[in-house]
Amino acid sequence: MVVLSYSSLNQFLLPDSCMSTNTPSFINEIPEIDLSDPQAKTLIVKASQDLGFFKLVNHGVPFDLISNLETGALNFFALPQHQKDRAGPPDPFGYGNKGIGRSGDVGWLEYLLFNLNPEVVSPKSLSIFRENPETFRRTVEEYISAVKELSCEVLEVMAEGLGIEQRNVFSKLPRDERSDCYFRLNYYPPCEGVEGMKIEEKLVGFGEHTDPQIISVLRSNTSGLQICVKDGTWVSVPPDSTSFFVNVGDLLQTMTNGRFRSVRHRVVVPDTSKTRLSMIYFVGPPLNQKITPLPCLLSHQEESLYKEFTWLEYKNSTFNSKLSHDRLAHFHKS
Ligand code: GA4
Repeated sequence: MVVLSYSSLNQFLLPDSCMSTNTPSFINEIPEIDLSDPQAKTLIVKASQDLGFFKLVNHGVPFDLISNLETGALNFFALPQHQKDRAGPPDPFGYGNKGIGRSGDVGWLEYLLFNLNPEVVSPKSLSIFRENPETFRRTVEEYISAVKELSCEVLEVMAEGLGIEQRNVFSKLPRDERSDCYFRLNYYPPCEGVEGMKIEEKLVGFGEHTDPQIISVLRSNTSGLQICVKDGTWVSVPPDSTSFFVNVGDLLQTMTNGRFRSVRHRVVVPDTSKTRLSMIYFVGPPLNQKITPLPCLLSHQEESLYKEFTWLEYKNSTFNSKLSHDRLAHFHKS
């Protein structure tokens, strides 16, 4: 358990402006999608438009694999600090402790961030495995390949649901051998027993943001995730450690010309003694991929809402921005 003085925790508290939405209620209507259900394509499209978020059940990823990864990750985060530090800093990838990105954001978490792009992956990104048994590396690789398959299936069902003839219009992007995907293990240590901390105050684990990629596929072991719904209210997502959650990201919002919603989300630290661990696969295209609304989705005389950009351009502007920044705004046609 981590016990800190109230003053050193200040920087992690949810800002005052969020106070009214500090204790959101659990949302009851997170759509649950079973990909084998004939209704899946319709439900996915509706959820991506309404919330930019849904839950995948009966996903076929073996629970043993998920649980082995969880154990391996928890073993890593339990290592002595100096050993974990050897796998850092996280820029561009590796072990991170509280600092997020390059613009001074902080969160109450530790993490491992992997860039999976074979063109940019350096031995550095795999340095964590020096501190770990070979089995952890194999588990990470096996998990990533299972979740990648699942993501491609989701993207194909989405394309079908949108009435696009070319079923692989989205899935061919992560399937490209130069695709630029990310994987992240986030560990949120419990924080209790802080003197002076008011009951309604919450620590920010990972501040509000949208994911820049196409979709993100998340699994976590406990509560803490919140999403921002259309009217601006924050709602807590009821935890489900056996399912995956899918977020629509900025690139998919662009490719659907705003039909799908890149969902703002954040993590608050569960105020129990429970540790939160999440594993997220970020589905990205190759760096030189041009991102623009799909012509087949534009109805008669509908204009693109966005200027054309490549993923590399978008990524550069994203990685140099603050976490909460509205990054797509910069690419909106005025
Ligand atoms: C959010 C989604 C992914 O975790 C991530 C994050 C990235 C990072 O941790 O370096 C960013 C963040 C994420 C968006 C804005 C920038 C970049 C931190 C940050 C402040 C790996 C990603 O692709 O974008």
